[in-house]
Amino acid sequence: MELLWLWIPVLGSLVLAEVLWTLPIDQDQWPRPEDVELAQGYLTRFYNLSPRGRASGRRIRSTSSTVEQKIREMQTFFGLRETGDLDPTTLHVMKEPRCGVPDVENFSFYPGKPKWKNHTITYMIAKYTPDMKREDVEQAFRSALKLWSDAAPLRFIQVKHGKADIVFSFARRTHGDFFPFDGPRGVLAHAFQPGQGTGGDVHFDEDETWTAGRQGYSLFAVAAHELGHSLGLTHSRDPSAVMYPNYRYQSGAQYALAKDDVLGIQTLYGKETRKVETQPAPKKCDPNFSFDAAVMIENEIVFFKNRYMWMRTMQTTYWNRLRESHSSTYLPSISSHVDAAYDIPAKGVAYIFTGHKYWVVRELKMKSHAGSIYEYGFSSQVRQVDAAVHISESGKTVFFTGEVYYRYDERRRRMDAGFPRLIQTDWPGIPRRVDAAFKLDGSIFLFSGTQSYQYDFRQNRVVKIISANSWLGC
Ligand code: 0D3
Ligand code: CA
Ligand code: ZN
Ligand code: ZN
Repeated sequence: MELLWLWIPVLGSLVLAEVLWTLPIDQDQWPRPEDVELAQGYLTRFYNLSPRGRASGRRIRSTSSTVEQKIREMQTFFGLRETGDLDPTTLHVMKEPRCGVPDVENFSFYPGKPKWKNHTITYMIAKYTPDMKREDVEQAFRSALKLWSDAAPLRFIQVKHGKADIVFSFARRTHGDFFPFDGPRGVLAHAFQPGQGTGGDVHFDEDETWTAGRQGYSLFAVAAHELGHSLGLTHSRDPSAVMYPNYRYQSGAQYALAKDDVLGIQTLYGKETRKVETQPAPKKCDPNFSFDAAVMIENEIVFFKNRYMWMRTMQTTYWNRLRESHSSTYLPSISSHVDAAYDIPAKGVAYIFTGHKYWVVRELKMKSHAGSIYEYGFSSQVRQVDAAVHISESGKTVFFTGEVYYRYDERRRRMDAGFPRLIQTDWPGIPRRVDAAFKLDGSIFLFSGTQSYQYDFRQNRVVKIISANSWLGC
């Protein structure tokens, strides 16, 4: 201990080149001063080696081991023998022209090129870090996800419960996988390639200081890199790439995917095509017209077909005013057709289903959040819901899917026992399948094909049948 302190002033005066000189290698030939300079520049540029000026006397020993560490990192990356020495082979690689040349593919994939089959990917934050405010953590992840979804046709949806494709968490040391973290510095985080279970998950080393600003490691920058792994990219040799193996974050404003990252992600998922509404409006008065979904939101009945919606406003006792628009105008997060929708007037909330996702909408045109339909307790065989209707009198929501229906208890937040049951058994007068449903006063209006059935749920019978599109004034 004492001895070490005595050495500090002496070591402190050493310059980096001298540290490199003292590395245990054949000292007569290697390295030549110009090679030392080259190596120094190389490690500074590509391996974040701090310039000599920053290494205070007290840290000079660690500077020496840092240089060795950086050489090791570089050797690992290039598949060289990991010696930590500036040996001839290592120097040779350092002298090779490095990328910077466009059109050179530097990105790479996992063996077998695993990727997500569905381009709508869910994520969940399972554990937060105490280093940052929760909303800053969420913002860091949103910004990192946006880098990738801007480059390829990918959409990310945050879910708050249940299962998610990508689960973010913070942990230290041993944390339940085969890759324990290493304390401060060194490894910052890791992520699993796309797949089931832990596939896609991202773990951050809680022993690092995470930040939304300057000090410590930028959660945004590290998340951006890890998400590359979660989406199927491995490390890139391009030093400007986000997928380059080492952290070298400067400032948030200029942090973006490099061309190499974009080429990599587009090789996996294709080019981003900005979805412009090209689909023509459905011919609503066609005799074969049917609905995808229907719901009452506040004082409007909203009907969905393909990517279109019609809103019928109720004023006093008669229906007037019919508005037509693209669903995306009012529901920006919804870009496909709507399968089913229901509202709970007492909560002022509507739930909109598309595929295995649902959205919670608080007023049309307001920010919504999403979840997985399996949170409701549907069997995994259910791929989408055909129709949904909430019966406020009983606090139950009825879901129609295929030839069966489920009954969900909104208060207990679970499916009632004994479901699913056949639609035909319990809904006399209603066809085997239902496309859409909404409730108005004492009736449930059920849509099947071209017909609209007014069903009195107290008497359990159909009281009126009209054509579905007569709701649209046809
Ligand atoms: C890592 O921990 C990567 C994470 C990473 C890499 C580049 C940009 C952001 C996050 C594991 S997948 N790399 C180590 C690292 O950069 C080698 N450590 C900190 C350092 O300053 N060298
Ligand atoms: Ca670490
Ligand atoms: Zn882990
Ligand atoms: Zn990495």
